[in-house]
Amino acid sequence: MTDESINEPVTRDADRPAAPAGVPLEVAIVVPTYNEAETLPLLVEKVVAQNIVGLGFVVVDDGSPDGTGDIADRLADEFPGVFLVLHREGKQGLGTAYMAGFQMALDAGAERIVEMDADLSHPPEVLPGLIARLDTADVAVASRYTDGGGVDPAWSWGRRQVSYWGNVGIRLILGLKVKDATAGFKVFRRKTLETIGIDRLRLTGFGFQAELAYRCQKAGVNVVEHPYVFMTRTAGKSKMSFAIIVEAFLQLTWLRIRG
Ligand SMILES: Nc1nc2c(ncn2[C@@H]2O[C@H](COP(=O)(O)OP(=O)(O)O)[C@@H](O)[C@H]2O)c(=O)[nH]1
Ligand SMILES: [Mg+2]
Repeated sequence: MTDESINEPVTRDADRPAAPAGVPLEVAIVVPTYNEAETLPLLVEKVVAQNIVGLGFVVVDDGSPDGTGDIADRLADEFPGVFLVLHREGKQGLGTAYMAGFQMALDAGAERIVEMDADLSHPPEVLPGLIARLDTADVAVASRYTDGGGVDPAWSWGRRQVSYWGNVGIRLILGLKVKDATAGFKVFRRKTLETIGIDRLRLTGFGFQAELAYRCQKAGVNVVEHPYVFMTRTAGKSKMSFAIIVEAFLQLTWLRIRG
């Protein structure tokens, strides 16, 4: 498989409605945002530069006090194809933002739905190769822990250990085969999301990514991992905290017990 394969049109069902702008939407980039005024325009610019055929965006903003929602609206006005913005009132968590964004992407007719953070931790240059992996898979996970993957070389030894062992712990709790269980950079076939059932997902915070991995494994869909190097954000602030991590571990343990 080559990166060029992404430039080939992807077949679509003849009866599916065209995307609102009349451009057939194939690849929807779903981006949750909370205070990403600096990073969102850069992300959109870099993603557009990848020349992905049938590209569109779905931004889910939770009333960011820094005005990210207005910036998203302006980007939507400038973008020639499908650029949807969902404005929600107040911070409601990453998980519910993705659930709402996935549904909008499906409703707009997208065939390949990408999860991506706004902060450029997920390098847009990886997108063409990652999306092309769906030619032979149901889910492609951009992975730090597969051959060729990694984390920012600037990370200290201690930070690498926390991240690595946190991932190992979550894999053990859920019995996951996927090596990067907390990955937030993935692409799904629309059929995969329909099979899993977006409204069945329960975890609304950091545990959401692992729950998605768990649901994919339980549904028996074909998951592949594609290497990338996770980069530290250079602007804005992370919303991650120790409390969020502890909450996720407790919720995931409960998820495994309940099934
Ligand atoms: N809409 C929405 N986006 C969120 C929320 N929490 C985090 N995000 C976004 O989710 C992405 C990942 O969050 P980030 O703080 O970078 O987490 P980290 O990469 O784990 O440090 C970023 O694009 C955030 O702006 C939330 O409650 N609502
Ligand atoms: Mg981040």
